[in-house]
Amino acid sequence: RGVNVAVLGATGQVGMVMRRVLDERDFPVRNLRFLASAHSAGTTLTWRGVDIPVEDVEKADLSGIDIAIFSAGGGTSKVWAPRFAAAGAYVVDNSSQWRMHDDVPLVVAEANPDDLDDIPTRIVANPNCTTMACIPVLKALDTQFGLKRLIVSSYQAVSGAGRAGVEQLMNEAAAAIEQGADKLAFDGSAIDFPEPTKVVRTIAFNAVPFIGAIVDDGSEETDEEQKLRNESRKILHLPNLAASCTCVRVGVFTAHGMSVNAEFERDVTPDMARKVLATAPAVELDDIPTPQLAAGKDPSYVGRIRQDQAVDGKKGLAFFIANDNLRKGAALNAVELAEIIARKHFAEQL
Ligand code: 11C
Repeated sequence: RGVNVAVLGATGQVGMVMRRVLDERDFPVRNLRFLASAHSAGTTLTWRGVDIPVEDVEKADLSGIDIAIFSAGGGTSKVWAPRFAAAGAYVVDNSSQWRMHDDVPLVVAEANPDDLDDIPTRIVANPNCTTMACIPVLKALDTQFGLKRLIVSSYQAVSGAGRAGVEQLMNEAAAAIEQGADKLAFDGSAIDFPEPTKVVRTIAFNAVPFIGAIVDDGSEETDEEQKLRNESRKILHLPNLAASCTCVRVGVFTAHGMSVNAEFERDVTPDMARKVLATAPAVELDDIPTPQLAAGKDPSYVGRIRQDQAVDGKKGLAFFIANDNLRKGAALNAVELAEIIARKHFAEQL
């Protein structure tokens, strides 16, 4: 019994976490297949003690797959999600390709699982990791106090930029340590860093306020900054939510930090918020939530909860969230969506 699952992009960084998450959870897998592009195919990956070949997606027979989880890029998703869907699979896609399509549900497991009742295109989207970090916290607060407005600044880890981001931080940090990193205390050009290869400026011992690409709509925002606004509106069913975001890459390997100022319809104090968040799913309170605390763990850690002094009365809160961008921010939520799809659409097989 169980469902037939395929992972496209199984060999990548998120694919690796996906395999780990699928193993850790009691996911009802009947048969698991791994697929990748031609240049990553041909190897085998071990899962629960069994060697599974990585199939070339171009040559693979797509029939018989119940749920396919994609952790490939947007271009791959654009081509392959409709093909998997046409072959009868539900596709859970982790790229930005389908998120804002009207007929594609964009879902965080704890926030809007009922959006998976009807999946007209058989394609479902997993949000960006910045949105994901915030949603479990925002959903719980919105339900109680009515979310109106968000100001968010992100502190995003290099693994969000893929393995190339991790390698850039590693190489730059090694060069700095070798040359005497403390010279940077007085002179930002004292170290001869290698040319940036992925993040657009040196990321070791630095913060870079540029992620993604500038959107050609006159706003001068990056697409990463727009995702948080657009995706939060769709997931929370708040089409008029006011939201402004500044996305910053920092010299952290994994887990994103998010500084949030949120304004509500109804009065809320930090104590009231803590009470709500103490029992919110996928949320854990912590006095000082850091990316290092969150890396390798599932919850959105939230803390430093204060009354927002820039908002009149008791209608604003300031707080900080840390969440693993590769787990809940990508692989874990995708697997949770697959579990919900299995329960809703393959109940007779479970
Ligand atoms: C980053 N959040 O940290 C991005 C990575 O839309 O799925 C994921 C981009 C996306 O660079």
